[in-house]
Amino acid sequence: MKRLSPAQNLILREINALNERDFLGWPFFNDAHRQFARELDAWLTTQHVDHDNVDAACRTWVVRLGEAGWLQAIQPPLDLRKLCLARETLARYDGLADFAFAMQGLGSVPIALFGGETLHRRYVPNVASGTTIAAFALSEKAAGSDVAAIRTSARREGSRYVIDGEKTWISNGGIADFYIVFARSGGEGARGLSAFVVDADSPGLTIAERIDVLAPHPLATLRFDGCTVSEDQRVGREGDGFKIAMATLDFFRSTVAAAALGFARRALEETIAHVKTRRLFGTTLGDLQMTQARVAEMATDIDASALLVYRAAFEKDRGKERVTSESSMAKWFSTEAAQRVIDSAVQLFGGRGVTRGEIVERLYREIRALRIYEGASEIQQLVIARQILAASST
Ligand code: COS
Repeated sequence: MKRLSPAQNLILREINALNERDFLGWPFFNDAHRQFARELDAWLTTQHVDHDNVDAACRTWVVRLGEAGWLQAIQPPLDLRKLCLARETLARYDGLADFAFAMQGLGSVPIALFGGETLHRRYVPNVASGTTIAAFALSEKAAGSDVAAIRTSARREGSRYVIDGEKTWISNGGIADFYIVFARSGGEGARGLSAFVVDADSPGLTIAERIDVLAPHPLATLRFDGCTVSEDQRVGREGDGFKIAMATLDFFRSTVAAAALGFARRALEETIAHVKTRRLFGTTLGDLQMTQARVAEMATDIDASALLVYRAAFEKDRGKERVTSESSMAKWFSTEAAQRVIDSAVQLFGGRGVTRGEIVERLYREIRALRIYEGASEIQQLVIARQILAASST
């Protein structure tokens, strides 16, 4: 057989990639990314986890993702494109698989990025192997969007801190082995916050209530009542808590956008299969121009989201220190776009679309929280505008 030139090989590889999942052919990715996405996709076709008991389902996903090596992606050196591809791919299959993956990252990356060697060794490898479950405890009832208003306190007593207060809407609350807790160790405002790793079995830490939500996943309110941690459990320096929280969110917001993209892709795939086979008025639903307009909107929303997600991840991976506006743009646009895409899917499925057990019905419930958590859409708009206005010299 005639050997192909390197250029022909490249073209062939690109064509294969385009045939498989066309966006993988985009220049944002290298071969390792493409291989990672394809292998994860293939692995997921062999997995199924029942959602009857969400705590058990999440634990199962953490163990399986850990044992199969997928959680290694949350260990440094971090590759944001890989994390986004992971979340996009997982969300296409199962929202809880994505949730389990995301929370292992959100609850350990602050340690990996800002904690010292000892904290890192104590926590991160176990999270990456799926043997411990991590969580990120930032929000309070009156301080979710306004992080600088956090009231939970961390009072210094010698070489220890005593934590008092409440955190709520904490994902993995109730099943986590440890929490990254943001608390006020100094004065008012953003500069008074510090971050701590608090083990779930620490005396003084209790689960005040479990919270049941639209798309069930482990969620709880935590109460800290004289909960004592040693100073070596502090992540970064005293007073760095706000910046650690912001930098972590800058990093993870692109991945939330990627998960929304995964949900939206699944909705479009389900819709295409449905409109090509559903017959009415002597033809198929897909032959009607009104349907075609919907499909065009859905596909364009998806591509625009993907471009924003992987632009943000690409910029981060090539060394840009802050991708605050890029990740906020990706998060805002992709979550809102996915909501539109999934709503169109439900509409095109008609009665089936709102029937429990249908995939688009599940997606409709799953997408909603993504427009709120890790910064509501309105907060993303605020962050983007601030960055744009601050960068302008006039
Ligand atoms: N990365 C690093 N540093 C950052 C930063 C970022 N993304 N954003 C702000 N900072 C720094 C600022 O530079 C400033 O530093 P100096 O004090 O040295 O000047 C400091 O942090 C305070 O910043 P700012 O004045 O912008 O703070 P605000 O209280 O005005 O912040 C927003 C407001 C909306 C940006 C912030 O509260 C936020 O992101 N809220 C949403 C949080 C969220 O996602 N909640 C959901 C719950 S988590 S699941």
